[in-house]
Amino acid sequence: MSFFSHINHRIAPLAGIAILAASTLLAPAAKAGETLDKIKSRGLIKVGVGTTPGFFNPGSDGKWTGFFIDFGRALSITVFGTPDKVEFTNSSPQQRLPALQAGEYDILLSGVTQTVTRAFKLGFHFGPVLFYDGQGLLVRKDLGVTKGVDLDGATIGVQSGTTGELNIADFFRKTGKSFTPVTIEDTGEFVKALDSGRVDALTQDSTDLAGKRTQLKKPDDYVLLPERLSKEPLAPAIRGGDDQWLEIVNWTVYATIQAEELGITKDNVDSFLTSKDPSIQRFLGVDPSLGEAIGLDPKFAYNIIKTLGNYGEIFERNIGKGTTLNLDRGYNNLWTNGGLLYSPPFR
Ligand SMILES: N[C@@H](CCC(=O)N[C@@H](CS)C(=O)NCC(=O)O)C(=O)O
Repeated sequence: MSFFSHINHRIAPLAGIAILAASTLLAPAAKAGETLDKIKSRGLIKVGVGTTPGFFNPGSDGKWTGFFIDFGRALSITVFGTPDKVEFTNSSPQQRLPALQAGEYDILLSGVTQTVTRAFKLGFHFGPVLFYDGQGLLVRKDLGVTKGVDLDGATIGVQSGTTGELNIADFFRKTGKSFTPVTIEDTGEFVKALDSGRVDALTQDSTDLAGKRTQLKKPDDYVLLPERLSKEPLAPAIRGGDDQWLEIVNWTVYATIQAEELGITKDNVDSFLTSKDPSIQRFLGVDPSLGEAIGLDPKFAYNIIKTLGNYGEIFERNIGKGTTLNLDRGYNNLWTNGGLLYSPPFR
C-alpha cells in the first residue's frame, strides 16, 4: 500500500472519450490554395493558441505577445507584409484540433505535438517544430517526490485531448506502477486541481507546467521534476491537403532559423542588404528572383527579421533567460550549437 492510497477515486473517464471524439473527425482534406484564398478574402489569419505565460500573453490591451504568438505575426508578415493581420483565440486543448478541422482556425500555434496519429488518422499536417518539449510532472514539494515512479498510487491531473493522457498511462504501465488520472478539460480547473489538493501532481508539456506553476497560489510549494516522460515536438498544425499553405508556414519558420544561422538580427539586418553574398541577397530579397519564383513577397524574410528578429531573438525575448520562464535554449538551439534547429537552404 503506498503513501498515496488516501486518494479520492473521483476518476474522470480515461482518455477514451477524447480519443473517440478526435478519431471521428477525419473530414475531407483541404484543397491546395484554399486556406490562403480564405485568409486573403477575410484579410486575417485565424490562429488557435493556448494560455501558457511566455508562450501566449493576452496583454492588457488585448494585444497578444509571446513565443508562439510571434510566429503567428511572422505568418501575417509573409502573407500581408504586416504583423497585425492575425487573430489569436484560445480554446481548450480538446476543442482545438476539431475546430481546426472544421475551418474555425487556419492554423494552431498552441503547442500541438506532432504525432503519427494526428498526421495519418486525423489528417493534419505539421510545419517545422517550433519548440522541442517533453512531458513533465509538477508535484507538491511536501510529497518529497524526486522521480515519476515515486508517484506510485498518486492522483494525477491531466488535460483532456492532449498527448499527456496516453503518455502518463504508458508511463505507469511501463513502470508497473499505478496512478489515478483526473482528466480535466478546462485549463483554469486544471491548475486549480493542484492548488486545492484535488490532485497530487499535474502532468503536461514541461514548459506549460513551468508557466502554470507561476499561476499557482504558492508557486514555491511545488516543483517541476527534471524527468521527461515523452518527446513533445511542438509544431504548427494545419488541415491536411493544402500544400501551398503548408509551404508558407514552413518557409516562414525557416526564415527565422536561417536568419539566426547567418547571424542576421533585427538590429543588423539592414547592414546585410549590401552583402555581396548571392545567397544573402536572395534570402533578403535584394535579388527578387527567389520570391518571384515561389510566389511570395521577395522581402518576406527581411520583413520578418526587421519586425520580429531571428528565432533566437524571438526565443530570448519571450521565454529565454531573464524572462518569467527563464528557459535555456537546450534542444531549441541551432544545430551548430548542439541543438536541433536547421533550416533547409533558401535557394
Ligand atoms: N502538446 C500536447 C499538449 C498541448 C497543450 O495542452 N498545450 C498547452 C500549451 S503549450 C496548452 O494549451 N495548455 C492549456 C492552455 O494553455 O490553455 C498536445 O499536443 O496534446
